[in-house]
Parts: sequence; C-alpha cells; structure tokens
Amino acid sequence: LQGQVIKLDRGFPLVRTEDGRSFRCELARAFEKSEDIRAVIGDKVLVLEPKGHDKGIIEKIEDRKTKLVRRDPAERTLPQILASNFDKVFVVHALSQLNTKRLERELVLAYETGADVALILTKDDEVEDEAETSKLLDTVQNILGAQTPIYLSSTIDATGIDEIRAAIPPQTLAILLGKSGVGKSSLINALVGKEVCPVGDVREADGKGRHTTVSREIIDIPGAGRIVDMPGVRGLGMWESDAGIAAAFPDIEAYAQRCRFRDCRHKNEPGCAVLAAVRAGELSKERLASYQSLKEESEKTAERKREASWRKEV
Ligand SMILES: Nc1nc2c(ncn2[C@@H]2O[C@H](COP(=O)(O)OP(=O)(O)O)[C@@H](O)[C@H]2O)c(=O)[nH]1
Ligand SMILES: [Mg+2]
Ligand SMILES: [Zn+2]
Repeated sequence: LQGQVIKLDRGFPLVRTEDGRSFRCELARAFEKSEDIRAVIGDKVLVLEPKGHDKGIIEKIEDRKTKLVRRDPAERTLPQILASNFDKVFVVHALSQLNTKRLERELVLAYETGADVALILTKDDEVEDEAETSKLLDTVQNILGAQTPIYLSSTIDATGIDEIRAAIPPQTLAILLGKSGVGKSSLINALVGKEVCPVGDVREADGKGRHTTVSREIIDIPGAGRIVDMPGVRGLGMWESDAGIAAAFPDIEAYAQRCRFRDCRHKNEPGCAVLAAVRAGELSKERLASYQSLKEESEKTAERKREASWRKEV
C-alpha cells in the first residue's frame, strides 16, 4: 500500500494509506543497516501489513520532492530532515515582535526547500497604529523581495484567515515555520474552524517551558489543503544553503555579478560592486552583514562535512 507519514510523536510513525486508513508503522529491518534513516512527517512510503502483526511495515521511503533541512543540533556534521513533500512554507512571525535576523535565516531555510514561500505576520490586532504597521511592512518588504506574498493575520478578529486558507488549495500540503509563541497553533485552529492544536501561553512559550508537545501532525483544513506545524524547531542551524541564500538575497547576488573578482567576498576587495552599493546607500550594511554571516555558516557546514568524509575514508 502507498501511504504518507501524517503523524510523528514518541511512538511509531502514523501512516495514512491511500484507502483512507491510518495505522502505526515501523521501519523495515533493511533500513536499520543503512545509516540513520528515519521517516519524517510528509514522507511518501510503501507499507506492508503482515498478518498477525500489530503494526505496518515501511518497506520504502520514496524520494522526497521537497524537504526542510537543518543542521542536526546534536551531530554538527549531519543534516537533519524535519519534513518532506510539502508545497508551501509559511514563515510565521508576530507583527509586533518582528525579528529581522531570525526572519532572514528562516527565509534561507524556506527557500532552500524548493517549495513556494510566503510570510505570515500574526497578531495584527496588537499593532493598532497604522503608520506603525506600514513601517513594519516596509521593513519586511525589504527583506523579502517582491515575489514572496505577505499575509497579515489575527485570530482575534479573523483578519487574513480566509486569504491564508485560499493559499492552501486542496491536495497541497503547507508547513508552518516560526518561533514558539508566534501563534501557529492558533492560526491552524482558525483555519480549521475548531480547536485541533493546543494553544500555549506566551510566557510559557518563550521561557524554558517544555510543555509544548513534540508531536507533529498533518491537519486537514476543511475545503482546503493540509497543514503541519513544526513545533520545537528551536535551533535553526544552517545546513549547506547556497541556493536558499541566493534566493533570500537576490539583490546582493545581483550586485555581486558586477564585482571585479569572481570570488569577491565583499569585504574590502577593489572593484567590489556590493560595497559600492552600500556606499551609494542602495544596500544596507546590516543586510550585507546578515548575508555574509549566513554564507559563512553555510560554508563552515560544507567544510565540516568534507572533514568528516575524509575521516571516514582514512
Ligand atoms: N493578540 C493576539 N494573540 C494571539 C494571536 N494568535 C495567537 N495569540 C496568542 O499567542 C500565544 C501563543 O499562541 P500559539 O498559537 O500557541 O503559538 P505557537 O507557539 O506558535 O503555536 C497565545 O497566548 C495566543 O493566545 C493573535 O492573532 N492575536
Ligand atoms: Mg503551537
Ligand atoms: Zn564584491
């Protein structure tokens, strides 16, 4: 049977099969021999249902069409896949607590997945001053580039909920990526129209509260597609993300085309078009600094990976 991993918690992965049933499945023995293979949320799988066995068996994990990858927080030379086969990534921030550094990083990871990317700014109701809202939108627009849609939302007065639902058409899967406390669970509840996710207390969420669940589940939105929250994504360490960085900083990549040296690092090289853009006031110093530090992080990962594979060969 073909199926998809729709829930991950402490138990075995829950798989929904094409005939509409859901049951727990374990990975076939063969996987144990190969290195670190896990089923992740969204994985398309082939399962067997052996007679007299209380679980199904995942025989095969299909190639992942899209995937969200971060550096494994425990093992710095390994990537960790958090979700797969989604069509859209919603990066979620609270309008009132915009964190541009974090936004830049999340955008890189989101673009790197190859899926469509959009931004949701929640808690619109908390910013009452319209001038303040448009100032924040300006800031965000400068980070985002023109292609990425922005949705303002509030679960208090239902702002943006219908628009976001419409952006998740039937048969598609969207994932939410954002810090704990920004309102992801509330948003899912609003999209579904009833309480399907527990909503956390802000103080608990931004403190060391371990009460938020570690489970991930794909939720059906009536009349639309499906959605999954990525809770517990605390550290978003960069895995190699050159494509994501290029997509998140198209302005800088465009200037860099005109640098005199192809391997220009935009630090102090002569004929650097990126630094010229900063001097001309076309590009902010802060944005260039973000670009450079993300780039360095991505390169460091690549280096560590090379070192690790060297060690393996020796
Ligand atoms: N004012 C306001 N508060 C919200 C909104 N959405 C969520 N919250 C609050 O923000 C806190 C965290 O919400 P939750 O959905 O659990 O965030 P999550 O950790 O990202 O899933 C809760 O106290 C919610 O009541 C909103 O649109 N407006
Ligand atoms: Mg939540
Ligand atoms: Zn340069």
